[in-house]
Amino acid sequence: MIVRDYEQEKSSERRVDSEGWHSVRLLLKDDGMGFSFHITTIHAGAELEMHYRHHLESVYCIAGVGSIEDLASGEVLEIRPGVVYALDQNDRHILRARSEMTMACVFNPPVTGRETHDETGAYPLLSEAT
Ligand code: 9YT
Repeated sequence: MIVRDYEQEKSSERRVDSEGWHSVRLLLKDDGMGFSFHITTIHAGAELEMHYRHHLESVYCIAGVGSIEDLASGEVLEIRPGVVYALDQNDRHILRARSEMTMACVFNPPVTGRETHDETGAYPLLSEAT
């Protein structure tokens, strides 16, 4: 069994900071679960274009309000606590935070913890690249 505490891990090397967001990767590839699990904070006012070409991601909003735009269809949906979105088609999207947002994120395949977004807003598939 694996037990980790966000309060402890938020100041460990599991925390990753980037432009407009930071994230605590509570479960990673080497935990052997087949997915990774992150608590991600989107900073108020952030506008993040992302395209995870190699990963499926689902995101549950715990706190804060914003919107997600599906760049294929142009559809914009409200994100608020209790809403989950799943990028089941590796959907290219823009997440806009009107306030600070706290999100629980699951990635399949799991990220290793070393990924940063590339110029297309994707993570490389490090398990294949290395
Ligand atoms: C909300 C969202 O897209 N989160 C992505 C995960 C986060 N950027 C991370 O842990 O890399």
